Amino acid sequence: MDKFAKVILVSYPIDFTINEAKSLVESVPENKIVKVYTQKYLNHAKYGMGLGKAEEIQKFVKESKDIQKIIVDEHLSSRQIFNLEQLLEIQVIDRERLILDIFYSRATTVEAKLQIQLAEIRYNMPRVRDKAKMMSKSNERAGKGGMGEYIVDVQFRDLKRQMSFIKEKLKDVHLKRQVYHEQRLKKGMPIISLVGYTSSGKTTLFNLLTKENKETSSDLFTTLSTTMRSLQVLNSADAKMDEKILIVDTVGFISRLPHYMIDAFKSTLEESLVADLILLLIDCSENIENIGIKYYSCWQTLNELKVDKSKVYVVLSKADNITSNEMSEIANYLNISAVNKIFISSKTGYGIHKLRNMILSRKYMEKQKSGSVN
Ligand SMILES: Nc1nc2c(ncn2[C@@H]2O[C@H](COP(=O)(O)OP(=O)(O)O)[C@@H](O)[C@H]2O)c(=O)[nH]1
Ligand SMILES: [Mg+2]
Repeated sequence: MDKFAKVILVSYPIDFTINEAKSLVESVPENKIVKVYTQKYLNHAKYGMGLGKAEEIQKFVKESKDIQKIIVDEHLSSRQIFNLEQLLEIQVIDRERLILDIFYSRATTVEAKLQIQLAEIRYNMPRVRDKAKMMSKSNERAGKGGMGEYIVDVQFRDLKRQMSFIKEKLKDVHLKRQVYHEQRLKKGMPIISLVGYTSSGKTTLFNLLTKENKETSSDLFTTLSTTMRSLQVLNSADAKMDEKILIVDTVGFISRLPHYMIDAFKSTLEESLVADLILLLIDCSENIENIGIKYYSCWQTLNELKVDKSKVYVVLSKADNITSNEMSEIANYLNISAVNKIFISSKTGYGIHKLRNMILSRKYMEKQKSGSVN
């Protein structure tokens, strides 16, 4: 019945890291964080977190009764997950599992789903070894050449077989992809996608831009996912009913993304890049070096995915956190021309009107007005 999952988050005691972890957890729409714990180190052998913290959480879980899972913002071994699950009696999810879940929730193309399955296998591989070690420890006689090792061999071979099977399928899908993209574009409705790092403010802006338009009875919109909605076109008196823009809240760029997940990330993102307009969100309340690093890393990926630069518009978000001097400093540092960027705040509404007007003044709107949709 309840469509929300109450979760506990364990992260590091650094504001920036906590905020990022929270946004990451909430990228899976049904997750609701009820409590955040922090630990300076998450590499203790038994539970990842220290024993004291684990027991504190155990007490909280017992008292609240309806907590469904705990998410730890770090890589955990099978053993650590197993130990924590034994102690807390709820599901334990580590950072990599969470990222895979986010990818699954955003992936729409066959290719993206296959890439995620591939990443999932890579996620499982070291854990198969872990499990075997746990088995041989629990059965001393197993030792070398024992049952544990035999099972590892079998499971490894199985994972490898699955891997080559998926790789074969991927070759096939790659060829068909172009056709799919073209079909998508023929729907004719302008599409805007929001891209940017986790915690850059994508979902907040998405909700702000679409809030008046949630209740729409058209079949298309009721079947849309929580990450795709129509944008209200209420700019002028002549706005017609059929003037709709689709807006997509895409999978976010993720810092500390494990290498083996890069392909899964790219193909999950890729489909949303066929949009007519890409709003690249950059959180300008971070320090300027980080802003620079993230800005260039986003561009690098967009270039690798062969995105047409003229479709990208830079949205510097959370401007309520900085002064106007800092705004010019950032704009200079990133060397973006005035026509291709805007400072906004979803919190105060600063720049939102201008952003809306920019969206409505784009060429794709003309195409729609002239009725060339078919
Ligand atoms: N101060 C401020 N905070 C914001 C603004 N927009 C979003 N946030 C906060 O930034 C955090 C991450 O936002 P979210 O929309 O979840 O980011 P996403 O991961 O890119 O979807 C949340 O705590 C938001 O409340 C803004 O304009 N100003
Ligand atoms: Mg989000």
